[in-house]
Amino acid sequence: MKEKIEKYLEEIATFRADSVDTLEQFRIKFLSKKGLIPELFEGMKTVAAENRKDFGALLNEVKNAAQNKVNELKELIDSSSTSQQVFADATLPVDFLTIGSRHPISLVKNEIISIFSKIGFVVAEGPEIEDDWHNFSALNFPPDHPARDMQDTFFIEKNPDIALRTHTSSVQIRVMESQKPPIRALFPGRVFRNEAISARAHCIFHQVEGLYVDKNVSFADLKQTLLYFAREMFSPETKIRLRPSYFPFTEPSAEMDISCNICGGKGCNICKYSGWVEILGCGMVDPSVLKNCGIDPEVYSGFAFGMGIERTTLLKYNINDIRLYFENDIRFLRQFTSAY
Ligand code: 2U9
Repeated sequence: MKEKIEKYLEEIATFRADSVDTLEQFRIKFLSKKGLIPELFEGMKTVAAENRKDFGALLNEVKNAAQNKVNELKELIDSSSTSQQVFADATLPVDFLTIGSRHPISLVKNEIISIFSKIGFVVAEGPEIEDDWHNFSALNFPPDHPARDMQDTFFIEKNPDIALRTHTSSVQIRVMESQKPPIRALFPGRVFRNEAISARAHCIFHQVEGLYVDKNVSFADLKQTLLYFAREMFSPETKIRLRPSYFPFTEPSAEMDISCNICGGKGCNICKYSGWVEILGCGMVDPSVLKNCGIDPEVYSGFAFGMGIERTTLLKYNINDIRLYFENDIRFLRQFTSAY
């Protein structure tokens, strides 16, 4: 019994606690009702009468040692807690909260919006589930256009009139139907296409489209607006070039390339050693599209453009696989913290 008490005394003397929890475990172990010290007092009954006095003194010693240890450590923990320290000295450094970072798609979307808002464009949003008129017919898509095929578009089951929008052009139609020119708007949003997922394509992606309708809007206005955008988005040295193209909703139509932002035009695998990369499509709004929305093409003209945000982000940050945007791997997302 004496040896046991000496062992306890040794354990109590050397005990250290760095948290309230470990201290509480210590208190329970020695001092709680079913703890080791009350158990020793219980054992007093079996001690011979002549030894009781000495034994009692030893028990009191171990009990006081344990109680003093608890009091002493409690005081120490309380006095060194962060809140106490802060109250004592407000200049002490505090623990910083780890905050998240914006997703690169949001960063680039916000940057595009900020660049165009400086020249008077406002943001408009609309539904992701659309009817045939807003997604296809009003935009001059012929009835047999491949985009209208189940292979390319997600239709709502049993209703060929309703589909997930394949572009934010549907929102442009809604804005032109409900507002009179001048219209100067940007249309960011999620779009859906029935495509196999690969490093270069995804069935969900993000677009920003733009529209400017007014009297006397010309192709020169389009070109200068897009040059301004390319220089703000990439660098003041960026060059642009326009190649003729075709879209059902614009006439004439073009695709715009920028001088490769990755290699500075010297040639790399992003620009396939041509020095140029495609960034967006654009054109003058087809007069019949204006008419479909109740805008007189004899009085008004307009330009429009559209770009994929995943692609623009790829060109800005040199990201080689579109799937990275959707996996939410913290090692990828963390790299954009400073780009907040
Ligand atoms: C209306 C009139 C004109 C929007 C345009 C493009 C060209 C274009 C693509 C870029 C990459 C889609 O994300 S992408 O695959 N877009 O090339 N978009 S002109 O023109 C419009 C839109 C609405 C009423």
